[in-house]
Amino acid sequence: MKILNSFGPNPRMLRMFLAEKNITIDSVEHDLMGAENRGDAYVSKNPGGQMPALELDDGTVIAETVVICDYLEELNPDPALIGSNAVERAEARMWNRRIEQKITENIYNGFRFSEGLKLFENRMRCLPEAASGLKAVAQDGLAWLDKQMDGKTFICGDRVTIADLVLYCCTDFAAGVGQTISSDLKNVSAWFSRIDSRPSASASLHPAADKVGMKG
Ligand SMILES: N[C@@H](CCC(=O)N[C@@H](CS)C(=O)NCC(=O)O)C(=O)O
Repeated sequence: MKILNSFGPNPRMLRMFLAEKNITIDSVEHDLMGAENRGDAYVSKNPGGQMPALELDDGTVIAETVVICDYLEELNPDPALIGSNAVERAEARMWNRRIEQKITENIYNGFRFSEGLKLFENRMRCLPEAASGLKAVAQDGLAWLDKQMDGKTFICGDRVTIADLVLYCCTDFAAGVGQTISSDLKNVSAWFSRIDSRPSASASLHPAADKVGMKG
């Protein structure tokens, strides 16, 4: 199998997941900034046109970052980053869904429709008029999460899960494009520092991140 890889916070989340699990999988680089992921060759494999994807040896292509993680966790259960029983898996997926819906999707679209507009306007329908509202919705989501994090080390309590990796890769990227975590959010800020200090955080940054000038 091989990872269809590129710069970007979602591909980084997959790289971080692999680093946490200590798994190495061959990868093929794609030029996200040059929109290679929107070209026919990639879209014929992943009609979603976004990075990353996982191509199996029989040609099956699995896309959607957390679905790739689901698949890889089935093959490599330890350490569990989703869960080692049905309740743990449900808990991680529940928190991850909340985080994607309340926070990360809004951060990403807020960026695409403003600072990222030049990069995205020919890739998808962009709604510049919605950008500031989406950013505010994301901040509301972070403030909500701050309350939920009271007394917790990680989003699912004392274990690191996909929910932490999804939120970390997004908020680390977001901080570099003007969407910072407010210092008033003490629990989320402390959680960010905890994840940021894990070896997988630095190991997962793409070599092109410096050149691109964004964390991904
Ligand atoms: N729903 C997808 C979203 C992936 C995504 O947004 N990928 C970004 C990189 S972080 C991308 O491909 N951006 C370039 C583009 O949309 O053309 C997933 O979870 O994997």
